[in-house]
Amino acid sequence: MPNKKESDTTVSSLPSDESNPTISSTIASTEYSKGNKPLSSAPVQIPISYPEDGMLTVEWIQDLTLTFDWSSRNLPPSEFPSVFPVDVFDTLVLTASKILHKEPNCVVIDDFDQDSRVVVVGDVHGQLHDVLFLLRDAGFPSKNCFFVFNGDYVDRGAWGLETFLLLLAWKVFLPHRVYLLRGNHESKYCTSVYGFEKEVMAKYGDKGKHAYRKCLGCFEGLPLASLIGKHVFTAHGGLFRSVSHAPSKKPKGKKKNKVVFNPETNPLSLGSFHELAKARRSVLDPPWNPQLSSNLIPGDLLWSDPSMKLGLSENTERGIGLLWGPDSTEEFLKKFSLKLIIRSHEGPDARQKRPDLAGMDNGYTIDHDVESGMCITLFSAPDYPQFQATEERFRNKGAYIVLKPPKFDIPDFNVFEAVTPRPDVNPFYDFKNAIDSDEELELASMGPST
Ligand SMILES: [Mn+2]
Repeated sequence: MPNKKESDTTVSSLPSDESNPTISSTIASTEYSKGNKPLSSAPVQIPISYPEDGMLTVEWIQDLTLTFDWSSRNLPPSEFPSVFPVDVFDTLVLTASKILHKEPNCVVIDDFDQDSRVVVVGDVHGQLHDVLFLLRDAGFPSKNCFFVFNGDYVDRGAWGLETFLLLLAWKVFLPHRVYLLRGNHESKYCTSVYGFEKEVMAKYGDKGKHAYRKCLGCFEGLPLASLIGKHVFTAHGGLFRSVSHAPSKKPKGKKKNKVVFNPETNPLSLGSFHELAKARRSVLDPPWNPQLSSNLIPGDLLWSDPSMKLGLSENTERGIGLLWGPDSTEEFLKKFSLKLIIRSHEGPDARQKRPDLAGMDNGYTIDHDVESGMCITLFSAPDYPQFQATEERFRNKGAYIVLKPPKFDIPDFNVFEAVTPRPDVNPFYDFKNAIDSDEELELASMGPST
């Protein structure tokens, strides 16, 4: 390996076979030492350095995996720069951002052959150890194994930074096999409330602001949706509205050029892939006021929820995005010759408040089962949230979906339990007082829409 310091901790020999059980046994046997106890040595040399030739390898990613698993169990957050120095962080995030920015709003994934499979993953929310299990269990990304992540990498869990960096490394290594979509938590608003901003500050100290800004910049580049094969649509929240109505005239006294939609003359209708392609996604926080914005598609894709109520309506519970009924699922599937909508976004806490929809105990639900196909919610953070305000934890399982040839349109559900015990760490947000779910946003605190 290039760039390793000779004098550092011993390196255990690392297999290049990505399914080699050595990795899982090393991870499983790593002891977590608390407080000031002497630390067991790192499984690989730290600090991690970026390869001199700039080319990431599967071995480098395996080193990163082992190192993050070890450091999450053995080092306080403030020691993070001794594991992953800020210059390595800068290089990885910049390299990934360049790739992500160039991707279209809706990535099309169809470079399949008869041996291909596609793994679709829902919210992971900084639960690093569960993500490591999922990657091992599903089989790591490779020539034949595609991954589509539906967003919400960070917040609530204590290892959002490690999780996001590891997934960025996979993206850089296999840009046409690993696809990272944006979730609503990949925003300034959510990360300032649910822990990721404080996590980055705690881990990078005086370089924290810099690192957090770079993460936000990278979030802006994440694509918003995917089309897998010919028949599967995925997005974090779900369906989106048409914005192609002619705008009504601006009211007197309002700022020039501000497009104003009148919801009475422009009832909600489903958007098209053409409109999705044209949406401006490089905004940190989606516009909050449907009356004051012409760029509502990113907010819909990231925040909407399926409902049993027919039709499309504004998602007043969340204050952003849409609710869509089974009839809208059918309309969308039929219109675009699709079979499946795979969306994420609702964990067990959100579902507890929606009695007309199934609970998230098994990591997925079939919300709409209609003539043309299905709408599925997929949630990949088991025993969520990591820090639970109430005594009664949900103890939900997580799930991922595998799509296989010939048509890649039949979901194979894989349900898994949380990796326990989790390292004993402090949360980066006030979980006792934070609202249970991000459905009740305090929009007043947001100020004018930006
Ligand atoms: Mn979400």
